[in-house]
Amino acid sequence: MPLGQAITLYTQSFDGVSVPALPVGWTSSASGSQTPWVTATDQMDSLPNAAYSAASSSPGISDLVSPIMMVVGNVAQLSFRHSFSLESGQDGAVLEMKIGGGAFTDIVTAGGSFISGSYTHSISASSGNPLGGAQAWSGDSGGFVSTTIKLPVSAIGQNVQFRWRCATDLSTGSGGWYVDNVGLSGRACCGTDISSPPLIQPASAVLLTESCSPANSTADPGETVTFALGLQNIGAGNASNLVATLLATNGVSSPSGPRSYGTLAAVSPVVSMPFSFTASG
Ligand SMILES: [Ca+2]
Ligand SMILES: [Ca+2]
Repeated sequence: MPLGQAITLYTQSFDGVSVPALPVGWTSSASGSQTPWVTATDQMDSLPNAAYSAASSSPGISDLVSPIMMVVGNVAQLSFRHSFSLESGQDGAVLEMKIGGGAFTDIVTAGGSFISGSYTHSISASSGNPLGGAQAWSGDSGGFVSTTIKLPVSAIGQNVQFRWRCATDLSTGSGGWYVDNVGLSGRACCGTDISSPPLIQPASAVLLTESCSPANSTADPGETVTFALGLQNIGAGNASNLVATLLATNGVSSPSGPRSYGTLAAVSPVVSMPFSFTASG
């Protein structure tokens, strides 16, 4: 049985940013007494950084949300390295997945299956943990371990996102959860042709010039401004002949014409081009 061609669709080592910033496209939010994810240097799988959520001594959840990724191939899997030190059976960490326009649901509920590094505990439902009753990683991993998950067939050909959630109960904080070296890969069985898609996303907007004096670093109504708009290719395939057009919507009128960004290689640095427009309303 031919296994087919393996293809890397996305990787993230968290090493290209200055702590505590998250990489472009990654976001975090927290509720209750938990604090958002950061990058940190005190534990990591690859130098210098890993993503990190602390574990508070009061109830809360901290979420780390990946960029949108497209799943191609006949079989796809997500892998990551992680190190957790969480109050055993009381505080817990889970992975969720969003497929297409659906809601985030636990990776197992979504149809994924653990190839290695599965959940370790049931979280107590009686100590205030918002994920009480769920299967989760908890206790002490003893350093970095690998988790690999076969993604559900329903994810194939879809845009997906992943969410790492670190949830705490009403007592006893601990070391928290470190996540590093996230990888999404696909495999085409039996000669199916797959291609690696680029994935372009906006990365930055820097105000270059303003027509109204004195400059106030803001696009005021009626003012003509020039922004450097940065794009980044976070996909696994190169984007060539990339042309971006600023649309006359959302407060933009009389935009300058299309700009060529040329070729953005896979997992490229940010490339910026200037666009001018008049701010309306
Ligand atoms: Ca790293
Ligand atoms: Ca606790």
